[in-house]
Amino acid sequence: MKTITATINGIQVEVPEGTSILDAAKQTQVKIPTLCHHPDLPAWGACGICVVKVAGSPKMLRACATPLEDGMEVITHDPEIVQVRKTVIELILSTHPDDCLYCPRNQNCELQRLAAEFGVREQPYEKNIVDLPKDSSTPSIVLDPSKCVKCGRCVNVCQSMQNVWALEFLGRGDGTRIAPAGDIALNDSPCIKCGQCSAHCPVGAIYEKDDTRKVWEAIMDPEIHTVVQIAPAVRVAIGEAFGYEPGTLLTGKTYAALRRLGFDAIFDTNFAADLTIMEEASEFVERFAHGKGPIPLITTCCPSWVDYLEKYYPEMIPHFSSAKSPQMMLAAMVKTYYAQKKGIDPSKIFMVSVMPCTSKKYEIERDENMYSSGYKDQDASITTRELARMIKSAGIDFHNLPDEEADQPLGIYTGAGTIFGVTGGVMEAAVRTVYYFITGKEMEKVEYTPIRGLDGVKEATLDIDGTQVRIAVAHSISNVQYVLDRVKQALQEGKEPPYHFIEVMACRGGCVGGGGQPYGATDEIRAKRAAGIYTDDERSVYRCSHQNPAIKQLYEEFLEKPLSEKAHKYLHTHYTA
Ligand code: HC1
Ligand code: SF4
Repeated sequence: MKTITATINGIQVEVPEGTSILDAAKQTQVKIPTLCHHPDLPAWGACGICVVKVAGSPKMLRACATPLEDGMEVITHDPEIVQVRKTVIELILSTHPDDCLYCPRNQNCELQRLAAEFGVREQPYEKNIVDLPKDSSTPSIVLDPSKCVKCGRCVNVCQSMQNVWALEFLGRGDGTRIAPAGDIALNDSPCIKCGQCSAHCPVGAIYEKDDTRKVWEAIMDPEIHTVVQIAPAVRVAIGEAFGYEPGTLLTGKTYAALRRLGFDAIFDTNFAADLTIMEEASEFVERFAHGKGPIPLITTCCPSWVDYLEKYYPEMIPHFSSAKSPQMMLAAMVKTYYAQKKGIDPSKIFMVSVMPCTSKKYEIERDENMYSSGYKDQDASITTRELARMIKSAGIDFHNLPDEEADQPLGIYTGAGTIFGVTGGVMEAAVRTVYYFITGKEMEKVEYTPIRGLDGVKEATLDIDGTQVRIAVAHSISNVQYVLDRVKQALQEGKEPPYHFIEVMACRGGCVGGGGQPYGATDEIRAKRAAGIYTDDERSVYRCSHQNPAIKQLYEEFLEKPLSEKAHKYLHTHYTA
């Protein structure tokens, strides 16, 4: 590739052809401010904050959307540029409410940060706030259009990363606003509740529905036994809310924080991920080796993905694994097995999950067998962001917490359980156990690397004693279509399907990049979080779900064996077109 040589503020830079001025400037340790731009998304120069000049020209260029050219002499800041940027910020603020103290993004807002950095002290323009109603129709996210700065990130994410098209621009000129397509309630739109719009919104215009009050009320009620579970991807991201490097593995401190918040029992979703693998791997072997059910089998632990397939590919529902997600399996086991073991009335248990995901709030409200214990299996689901707020508001000194253990028996997990949190991880965990179920032998090397990493679609063929299992892994809904269309075409033509087993996660990077994680995720941060997860796997005593002693005990004492009648009653679900 051709290399461009130019200067930025007099400092020479060399970058590949096509690099934007914005990215090239990073080589000189100068940050050009942005608002509409996000590294996940194509540049489209909407806000005008990133303006720069080229020597000899009075024209201002948008650094995000202008490629660096050979010999260019770029100036990223002079008094005129700084004044233009400040004016843009003041104009945005003239249409933005000033209720920062009450905003969910207070102290975590990109507009607030820019206003502070540019020393905005007064409003020279007439305030013109359009008071639009909030949309709280989904169980997962809230839209507050009054706070919208029309940066377009949410529309871009929803349409190009997620291929959902639930959000769009309505109106023209000053009257432009972002709304669900067709101006209907978000819950009536094709929205899959992934929360990626909230994770990419720079201000408080889209945010997770706050369920912390319900959780506090349960904790404070002496009659209620509160149980909490934490998802795989939470432990490598929660630290970001407390100043740790992304990817720092903080499982023990998170358990300790939950104990200090007042939960009566602390369990781990990773345990239930092992349980999901026992059921899903058994289901795969039944279908693949014994012909009992359609192939390919498709994973279903991501509720946004389930919602998407139900809406857009209902004819593929028979290919879905009926195994519930780990979140729902753990909840069902807490209100049955654990309640019986401890002699606790399940109606007095309040079950909370901490998830990297806004869609898990929707999953717990689904009708399809989510009351399998006879009660609502999972009472509340909060995101990593909400847990971080609870810890801060309780005054817990997260940095100085000791590393504590989870409670038993639903807190023991293997490396296979923890890698659920990254794209490819559910499949890798399944592969480890499928291999064992089919051959009776352990894999010599459990790391199955062809399906690791951030490529949108990963394909691999696993050799099981001479039998070839064809695998596909996709993340971000925009990458799913390629995989599903190949399957559909083969099935329509009566041909052998291109894959036997498919994993899909709605969010880029898998759950480490979930819509409920601390703000600011980029591929660099997703990769660091994934590395933290793989470290957790490497350090685990057991690496395969079928080796988990607490899982063996659960089957012996309660569930009998995978796919038993009891397992079906509590651990499996169905889907509705
Ligand atoms: Fe996930 Fe899952 S991996 S869906 O991404 O199968 O949310 O972390 O908890 O349930 O285990 C999310 C993560 C999570 C479930 C598991
Ligand atoms: Fe689109 Fe996901 Fe936001 Fe729904 S939650 S509007 S699908 S980005």
